Amino acid sequence: MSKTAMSPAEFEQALRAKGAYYHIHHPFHQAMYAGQSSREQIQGWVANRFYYQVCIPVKDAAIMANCPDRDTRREWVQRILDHDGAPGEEGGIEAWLRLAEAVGLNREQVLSQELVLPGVRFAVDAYVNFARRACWQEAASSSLTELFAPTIHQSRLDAWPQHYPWIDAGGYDYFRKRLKEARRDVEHGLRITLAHYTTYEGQQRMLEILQFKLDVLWSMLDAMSMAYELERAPYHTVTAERVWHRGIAL
Ligand code: AHQ
Repeated sequence: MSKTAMSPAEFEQALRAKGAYYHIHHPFHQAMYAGQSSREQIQGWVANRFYYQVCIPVKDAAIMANCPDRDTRREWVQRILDHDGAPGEEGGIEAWLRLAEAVGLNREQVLSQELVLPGVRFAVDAYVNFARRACWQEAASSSLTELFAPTIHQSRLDAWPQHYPWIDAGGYDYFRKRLKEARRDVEHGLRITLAHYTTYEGQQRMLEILQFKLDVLWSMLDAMSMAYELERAPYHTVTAERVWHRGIAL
């Protein structure tokens, strides 16, 4: 016996209730907000989140590639431009690199991704690969963790300047930029989601997808906690060096 579908308002409420599991509640973020993060922990977070940021436009292009609907694509394409930069604009990835320099990281080292932890890479790649394989509506709806994103961007703008005066304030442009972009993304993402999931089973599938994306975000911070808080970086029992395969210079 199929259960009755939630009304759009009830469904949206159920989606927003998932905010309880948003990564704003992760201890790594709570320490950051409380001013308890070290320079290395903030640098590690910026260098690792860079991988998430450069994968977002790839994820959004995968959704576009699977989407036959022109009106949806002409709206969704804005997300790629927000990150890669529309002609004549720096874009979010460049703004993130300015954040990296503002926290004292070397731009080339961040671009090299050599600081990206395996656990962060696996979580982000799971998100991109999900978007490649899922139907475009399911992939689009997985971006709805951004329902909760304006709050977290605002919290950084409120807390970091007072707690981390050593960070150049020019680095905060990224968070300001995302405040309005996330709100616009959510408006479009919700429209797609509320129209696509109209049965009880579909709505439960969407809540499962949203939980998957919440897991992606939480797991990234778990990897960073191991490396930058618990002193248990990958292979720490084998070497104090960071381990990645350095191509043997032939
Ligand atoms: O900077 C973020 C960003 O560009 C995006 C794109 C969007 C998506 O398509 O999944 N999600 C997202 C998020 C960004 N920042 C995160 C943060 O905590 O700074 C939040 C994250 C999200 O909630 O998914």
